[in-house]
Amino acid sequence: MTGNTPILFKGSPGSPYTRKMLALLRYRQLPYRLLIGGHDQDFGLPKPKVALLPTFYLPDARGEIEAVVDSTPLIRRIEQDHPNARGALPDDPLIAFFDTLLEDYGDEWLTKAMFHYRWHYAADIENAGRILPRWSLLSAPEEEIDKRKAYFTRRQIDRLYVVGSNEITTPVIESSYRRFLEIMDAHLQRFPFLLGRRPGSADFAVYGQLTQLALFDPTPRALTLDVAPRVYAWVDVVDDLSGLEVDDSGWLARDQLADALRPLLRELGRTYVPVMLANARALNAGEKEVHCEVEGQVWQQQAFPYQGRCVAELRTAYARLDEYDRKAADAVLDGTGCSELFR
Ligand SMILES: N[C@@H](CCC(=O)N[C@@H](CS)C(=O)NCC(=O)O)C(=O)O
Repeated sequence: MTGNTPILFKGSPGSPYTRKMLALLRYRQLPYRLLIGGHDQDFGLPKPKVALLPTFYLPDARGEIEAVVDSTPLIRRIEQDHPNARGALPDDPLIAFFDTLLEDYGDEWLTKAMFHYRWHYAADIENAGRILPRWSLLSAPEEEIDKRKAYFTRRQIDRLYVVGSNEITTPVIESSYRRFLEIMDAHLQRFPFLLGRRPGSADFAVYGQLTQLALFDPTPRALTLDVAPRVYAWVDVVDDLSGLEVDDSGWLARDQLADALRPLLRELGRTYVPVMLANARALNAGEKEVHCEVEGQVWQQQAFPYQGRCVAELRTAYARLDEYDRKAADAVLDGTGCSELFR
């Protein structure tokens, strides 16, 4: 899609990936139309192969509207379709590599904290159950809302296992969210965005999960306000960056990468990396369960094919770097625990 035709998509305020894309489109100053709705509202539009929010409705090669999901490739597709609007992907392949890695951490690891906190504690379950159905059914009678609340709450609690949230993994997920907050707070004292003075796709990924963790679900919201008020404020700001002035000098310089990103990369190396690798190994071995150790504690979850593909994509991104950039990436990753992903 080019020109001024608004980009059409369906999503919900409680879906982190919807918020990721909404903030990205606002920052890129691209016209859009957001349909607020869930899986049972198709607005007469085509259905995607996998029902996920957000769903985008974009013209295919023949100009027919197709339903497309998955925010990470969608960001790349929209970037290609709209090369003239300011982008969220760094031109320098080395900086772009770190943007991709941190985007995956936001999408695939922070989402565990998001889903865990929402459906683990009574106060969060009650809050989500009361509000989530109302977004797409604003004027529905209370009895209808109550039915939806009961159905949706049961369904989501039953799916906690998908992200690996259970009694065994609770301390790992919660301590990693707290450390993330401390690291992000310290980072924001130096730079307004993960990769410097302009936002990349990684910022939108992290922001998407934080719209829920920091602003909506009472338990992680209280923690965020207590540990990292700066992160709380950041989420409100990233919501609409349409007025931010940016230029090419906004990205971190290559020689700033190690100093700026190592604290966060070390956190990835403690949690996200071992879990992503154990998941990939389980899938390769045809095993249904993932077992590994994270921070000296047991991690146990069902193998997740999508996250196996994420590891493959990251390895492709690493392999695409030329030799010089790969050495530069290795030097930044060295000692953080992230190098294991690319061996
Ligand atoms: N990798 C996808 C993930 C999208 C996703 O998991 N969306 C959630 C809502 S935030 C969803 O639709 N889950 C299935 C469901 O609710 O039935 C992306 O980046 O867009």
